[in-house]
Amino acid sequence: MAADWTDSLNFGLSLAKQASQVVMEAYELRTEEFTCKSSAADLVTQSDVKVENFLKSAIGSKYPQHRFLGEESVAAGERLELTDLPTWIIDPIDGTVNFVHGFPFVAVSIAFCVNRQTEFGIVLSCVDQKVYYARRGGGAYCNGRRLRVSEQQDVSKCLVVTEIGAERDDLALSTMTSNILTLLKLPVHGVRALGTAAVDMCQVATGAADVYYHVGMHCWDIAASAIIVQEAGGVVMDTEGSRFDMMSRRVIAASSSVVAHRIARAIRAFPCSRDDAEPSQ
Ligand code: LIP
Repeated sequence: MAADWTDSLNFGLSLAKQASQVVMEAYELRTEEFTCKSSAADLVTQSDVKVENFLKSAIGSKYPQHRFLGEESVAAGERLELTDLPTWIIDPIDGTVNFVHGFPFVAVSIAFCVNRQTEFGIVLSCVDQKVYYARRGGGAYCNGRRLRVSEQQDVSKCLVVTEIGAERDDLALSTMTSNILTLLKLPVHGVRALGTAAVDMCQVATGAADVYYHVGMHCWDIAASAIIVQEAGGVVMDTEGSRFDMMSRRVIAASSSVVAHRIARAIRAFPCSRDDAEPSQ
C-alpha cells in the first residue's frame, strides 16, 4: 500500500504559511540588500537565506531522516542530488528580483519527493495569499478550491506564460527572444511573464493561462508547480516533447497534449547544464 504523506503535506502547508509571513514582513519594508549569483539578474537576499534556513531547520527537526534540496544551500556549495530518500525541494523566495523591486509576484515553493517521484507540491503566492497545492492522485487546489486546466486545444487561442530567466549570454537571450517572436507570429493570444516560474505554472493549473514553457530555470523553481499542473489535468513534458525531467532545466506545462506538442515544435532550447550535473573540477 502506498505510503500516506498527508501529515507531511499538512506540515509543509503550515511551514509555507509561516515562511510567507517572514517574506511579507521583509517585502513591505522594501529595504532588502541583494547580491548577484550567476548573473546581474540572478539575485539573492538575506531573506532568501533566512527563509530557507527556517524551512531546513523545521523539516530537519521533524523529519531527521529526510533530505533537503534548497536553492540557496546549493548556491552555497551543497551537492545537488535527488535520491530515492524522502526529499524536500525548496525555493524559499521564487521571484527574488520581484521581491527586491516590490513587484507583487513572489512565492514560497515546496515540493516533496520519494523514490524520485513527487508526492506533493505547495506554491504559496505571498502577496495575494493564494495557496496552490496538489498531492499525487489527490487533485490540485487553490485556497481549497479544486483546480482544472483550460483544456484548450487550439494554440491560436492560447495565452502563453514564459520567463526570460537569469541567463544573459547572447545565445540564451537570442533563443528566448526568438521563441517569443515565433509564438506571437503563430499567432497565440499573448505572452506573459510574472517573474516567478512557480506562480507562472500555477496559472496553467487554474486555467487562466494555457501553456507555460521555460529553458534555464531550476528544479526548485518548478518541482512543486509541475505536480499542481498535472493534478489539475494538465500535461508537463520536456521542451523536446519527451518525458518531463525536473533536473533538465527545460519544461512545457500545458492545458492539453495537442497544445504542448505544438509549442514544442515551435520553440527552441539553448544548452544549459543539468541541475544534477557533476560539479566541474
Ligand atoms: C526565478 C524564476 C523565474 C526566472 C528568474 C529566477 P528565483 O527564480 O522563478 O522563472 O525568470 O530568473 O530564476 O531565482 O527568483 O528563485
